Amino acid sequence: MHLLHLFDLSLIARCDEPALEWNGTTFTFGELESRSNRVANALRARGFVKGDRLCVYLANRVELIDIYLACVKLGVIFVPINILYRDREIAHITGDAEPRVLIDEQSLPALMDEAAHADDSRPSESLDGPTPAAIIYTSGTTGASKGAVLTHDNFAANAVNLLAAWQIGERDRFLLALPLFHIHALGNGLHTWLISGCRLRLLERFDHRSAIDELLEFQPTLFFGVPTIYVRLLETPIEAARAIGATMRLFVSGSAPLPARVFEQFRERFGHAILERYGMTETFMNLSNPYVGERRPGTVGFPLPGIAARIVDGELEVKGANVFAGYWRRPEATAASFTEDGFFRTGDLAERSTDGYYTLLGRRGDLIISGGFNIYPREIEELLLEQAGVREAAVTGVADELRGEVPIAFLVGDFDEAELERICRAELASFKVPRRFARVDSIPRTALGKVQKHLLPR
Ligand code: MLC
Ligand code: AMP
Repeated sequence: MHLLHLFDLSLIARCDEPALEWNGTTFTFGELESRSNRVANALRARGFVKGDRLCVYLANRVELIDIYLACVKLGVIFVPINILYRDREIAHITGDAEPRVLIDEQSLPALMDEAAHADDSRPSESLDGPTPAAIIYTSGTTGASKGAVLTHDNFAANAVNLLAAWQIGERDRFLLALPLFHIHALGNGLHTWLISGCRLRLLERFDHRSAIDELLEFQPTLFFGVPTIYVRLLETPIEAARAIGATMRLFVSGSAPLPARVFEQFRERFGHAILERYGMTETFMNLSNPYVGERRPGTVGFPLPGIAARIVDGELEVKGANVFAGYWRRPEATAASFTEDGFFRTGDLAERSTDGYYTLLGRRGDLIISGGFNIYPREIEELLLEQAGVREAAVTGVADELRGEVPIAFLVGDFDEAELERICRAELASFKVPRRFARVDSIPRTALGKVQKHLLPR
């Protein structure tokens, strides 16, 4: 399925309808169509051809949507980078993806200037379902960050599934405050909006100080969040929560576990049962609580239509048109992540109730999820081990009320904690900086030398 065929339900068929509110300006679908055509033609003039990669390092903004649509139109592979990443993390991605260009705040104006002078007719390119649309970097269960190659078919299957499962339609008013560099906002948010033709208000980011005013003012019917966002929203004054709840149709949570307590307190305050669903970058959405029927706290519901799920030795495995094509230039890692009969090994441990609800029990690897952002401990450990005086390092996650988990570091050696923190702040995204640098005499290991993180003091 070519994504443009789906997007044309809005870009062409609803061209005069309001599509996007960004920073006080409203754009119609037709305006987004011609803006992205201009960007596509400007990219083509720069020599971009199908299969080239384009990295973006930008916060949410209308130009990011223009660039994504331009890439889709040209068959150029969109590679978004987390805006919180620092040079070391960015260099890993650009070194691996080898983009023709990286668009950041500095290089964006030149591209938009070229686009302003470019033709606004749609460039024609022959694309099909298996054409890659994006590469999104993810830590996966093992090793360094790898690029998940996501095709038109993957994006389309996921979005069409969610439109049906969550009954998203043209009358929705959708408030999106999640970052477009992850599949939560890009795959679920942007695609369901563009296909349904609903009205989107896009925020640069979720800011808990202004979020309540945005919700009251825009009166959305649809909202996607990570658990940290729902914890923040519990502070909403009761009258405001009632008013927001009265116009809302559906609150969705995902990317990290939503504590049952937050689900209950949110229902009391807003009068809504948050719909929790489960996905990952490599697979898009796999499981979801029902739109109609019981949304059971602490669970992630049932397989979405067209998705086969099974539990093998405690690990959840999935198969479906939503599952990715493989890791960019890593055939071995790709082969290792699939079973012989084509199921993807998620690395998530799960159980299924007798009436079919799935509950996630944790991860096979030692991934930490903080505020919905993934942290791979080994990356932090490697940086710490490069520092003078650090002989051993183990990073682990501890529970945190607001962010779910936060990283802490255990270290053996002779070092200055303040200096280590300064280096981590300079080299890593802020959410990866350990909250504590604890000095220990030794790191517990098995006879084979593997670190036993569960034996570390907390
Ligand atoms: C957070 N920060 C951001 C930011 N989000 N900075 C720029 N852009 C963003 N989008 C920074 C802040 O500047 C601050 O940095 C720190 O993070 C904490 O900010 P806060 O104001 O205290 O935010 P908080 O209330 O904690 O909320 C954070 C959050 C953010 C929930 C808004 O964590 C977030 O957007 N998470 C969503 C991640 C996501 O979309 N994941 C999906 C992955 S896909 P400092 O320097 O002051 O500490 C996936 C698959 C699936 O997992 O199933 O969906
Ligand atoms: P990412 O690699 O960023 O795509 O993150 C995917 C991981 O997020 C999954 O493998 C899960 O561990 C986790 N995740 C996503 N949704 C949920 C959820 N509803 N509950 C618990 N964990 C989740």
